[in-house]
Amino acid sequence: MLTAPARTSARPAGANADLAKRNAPVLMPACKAPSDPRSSTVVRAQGTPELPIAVIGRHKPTYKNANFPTDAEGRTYHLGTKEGEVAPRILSVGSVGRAQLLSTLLDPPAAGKTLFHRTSSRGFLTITGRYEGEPVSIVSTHMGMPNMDFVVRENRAVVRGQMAIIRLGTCGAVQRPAKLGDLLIASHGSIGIRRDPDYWTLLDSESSLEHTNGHKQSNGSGGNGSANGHANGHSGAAAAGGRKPYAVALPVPADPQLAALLSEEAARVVGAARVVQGLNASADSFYSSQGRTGTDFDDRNEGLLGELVAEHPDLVSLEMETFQLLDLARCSRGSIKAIGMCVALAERYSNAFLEYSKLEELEIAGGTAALRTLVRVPLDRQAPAVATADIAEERAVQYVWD
Ligand code: R1P
Ligand code: URA
Repeated sequence: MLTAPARTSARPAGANADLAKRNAPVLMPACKAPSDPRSSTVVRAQGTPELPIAVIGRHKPTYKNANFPTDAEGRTYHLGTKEGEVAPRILSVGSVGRAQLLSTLLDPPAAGKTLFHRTSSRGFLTITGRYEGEPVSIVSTHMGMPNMDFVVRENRAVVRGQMAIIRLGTCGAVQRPAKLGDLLIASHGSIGIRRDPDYWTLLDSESSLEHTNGHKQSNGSGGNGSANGHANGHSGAAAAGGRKPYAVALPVPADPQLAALLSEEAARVVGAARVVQGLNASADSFYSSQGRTGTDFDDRNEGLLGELVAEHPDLVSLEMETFQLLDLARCSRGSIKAIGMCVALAERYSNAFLEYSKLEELEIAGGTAALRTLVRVPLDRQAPAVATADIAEERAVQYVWD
């Protein structure tokens, strides 16, 4: 069942725009020449001195511990942050631009202070400040489940106590009532969709075996054939040992407290009619595993969306990270509360795509609801898995928001 919370008052869009102007984001230069005299800037023929193409000799820390690499300062390998720089309440967003935009919603820093910004060598941006007085971090997570894995695990490693993580992304709306521009909340959790390469491997090996034996192919659709006419493995399944081309993981739940708070806050911001709660699906591709079709590749996904909806009637959103977030939260021994919410950018049932100029306002609306939720959700100072000795040491940490 799709559910929608009661309508409450929305913050006027104009107020958000004013706030954004007052507290403009600090934009990092795209590529700044290093001040370290040991560094050198390499400018290739097509480059200009203002936009060097590569910088060599900068940021070469020594990492210890192959199991979980950190540098001498305790900075994580991919996100490049250390204890004290990340708040227990995290808003995870896809793009760097969205992180910068939503940082304009944070409280203005105290006189003489700035928001904490760190861009890692891998391009993850962390911005830490306060929202309504409470420390929060906004982290640009980029795309896909492996990147969400970095964000959750490396932030968990540098934060003490219980954490709350909300993902604010964009997604495809799978079925009505979800429509373009709505905020789709994964209150029912998320399934995961993975393309299974073994399906094609088995098809290929069976096909070559049949050729060797001088038999005809069983279904006329060898591994390199056209995708046309194939549902989620219906015609090919028998030929690939009964395997399906797309493996679908069972639902992983979202945190119920976050689900209730987020739906309430989202309805306050955009109105209940624009908020839809349901099940999310995270895919390992924007294309094949989300049922997008084409002729360049043999994807065998024409029936995928229909099968997903038949199996999961509450499915509303399709994107690429929430499943990983919820799965890790579920396995965090109670130390992470998590949920995902997405702006519906595409209607998969009508093939419509949101006018991109409308996205910023929707990101601000979703970001406002997510930040309000993050600062309202109760967190234990001590994560269940953290030893008491760690808490005793807490005073030694210098927090960037102090
Ligand atoms: C694909 O275009 C990207 O957009 C969605 C998907 O999950 C994927 O990351 O989310 P973001 O807008 O947060 O990146
Ligand atoms: N992001 C996705 O992953 N899928 C969509 O359809 C839209 C945005």
